[in-house]
Amino acid sequence: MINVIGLGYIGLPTALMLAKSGLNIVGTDINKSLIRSLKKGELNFEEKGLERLFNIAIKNKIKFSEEYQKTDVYIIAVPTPYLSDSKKIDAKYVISAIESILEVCLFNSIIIIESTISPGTINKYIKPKIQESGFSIGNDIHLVHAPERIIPGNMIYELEYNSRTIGADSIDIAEKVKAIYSTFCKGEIVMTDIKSAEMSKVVENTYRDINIAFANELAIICRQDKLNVYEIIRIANKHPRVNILNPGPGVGGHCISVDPWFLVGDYPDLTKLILTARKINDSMPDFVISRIKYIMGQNNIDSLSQVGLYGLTYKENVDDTRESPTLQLLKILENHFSCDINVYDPYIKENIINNQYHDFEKFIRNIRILVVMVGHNHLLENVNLIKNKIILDTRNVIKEFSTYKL
Ligand code: SAJ
Repeated sequence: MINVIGLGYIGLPTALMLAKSGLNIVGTDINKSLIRSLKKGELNFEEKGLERLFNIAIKNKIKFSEEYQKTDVYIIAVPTPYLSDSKKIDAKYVISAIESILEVCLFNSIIIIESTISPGTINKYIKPKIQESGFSIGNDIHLVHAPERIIPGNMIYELEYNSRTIGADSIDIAEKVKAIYSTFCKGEIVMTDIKSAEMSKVVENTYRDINIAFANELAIICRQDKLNVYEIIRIANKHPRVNILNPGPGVGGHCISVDPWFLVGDYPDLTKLILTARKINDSMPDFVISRIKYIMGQNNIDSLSQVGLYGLTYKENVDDTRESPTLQLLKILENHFSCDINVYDPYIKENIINNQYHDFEKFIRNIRILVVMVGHNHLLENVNLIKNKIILDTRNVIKEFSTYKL
């Protein structure tokens, strides 16, 4: 039996995939209400194909429990935030999961950590904890790092087809873990040592952060010189070895905007480029505010109550608001002015901020300037409802009529 610890965006789909493959799976989470809902057959987030997968896993007898299980294979997929001052990883959730596992696990257990961790975390923080508890690593307990690469919005497909990495100290253990993931993963499974697996995961997301920062910096340069950044990127990308990403209102999500900080925290003197990229991406909500103010001035609009932000999630067609550029922007507004700007997102049903609408048409009626923060398909399907508005399209998704851009 495999006990999957942490049933969030990564742990739950992974547990369901393993159960679909016919393995005996118990999913564990400290969140009692989440376990209650899952037992009742209710999912806590939306994702393409997740419900279907959930139903198959239930038929295959997946179980959910608040209790850690007595077994010999664990997969940990709990959050790994960073400490806001030092920017170093805060491994407290992983460590507390390990402590709970040690209370119940069988001799010769494999603990697979899927959560993203900064290079060296297993050696520096996790191995000492295990040894302090009197366990011998490599005999009583085997540690593995198997970071995931799935993208929200296409998780189920990517779980099956992405290639993945397994970092372990021994080939035997790496092979055993490879056999587990091979039950559902059709992509290449690369085996390496633990620290290289930790580093490669953080590097992948940092690569993306830097490339988005480059696109964002280009947008700022082009704005100053009244050039169309999208035209420049389109032309530059015709070069066979150039692939510039899209500028946007900022970088959100729990991965790309977080993982580079682990490197900055651990190598503060060696991460000039990485830190600069982070700062550029974090400055984008401020840049959007400066664009909003400019457009208000141009159109003789003097109150933010006539402005509406479309989109609260960190990217299109997902319901995840973690580190979202819109929330970052609202925080800046709250710190500086009284904030009566309007907000709407079709994916966010509960009230999470002031002046949030749940009726799109009412939202549109009440504003003069619409700021597209997220290019959900919903907006593109309702583009005829916004054609009379003054629009700032920070995602460059509206093609039907002319809009202000970043
Ligand atoms: N963004 C831009 N411009 C772009 C691309 C993205 O501004 O050209 C913004 C998005 O709007 C969003 C943020 O960046 O706010 C991140 O979005 P994303 O779609 O690039 O990535 P995530 O966070 O949804 O998922 C990433 C994925 N990593 C890569 O694409 C390299 C995924 O494969 C990882 O598994 C995931 O992080 C993770 O868990 O680490």
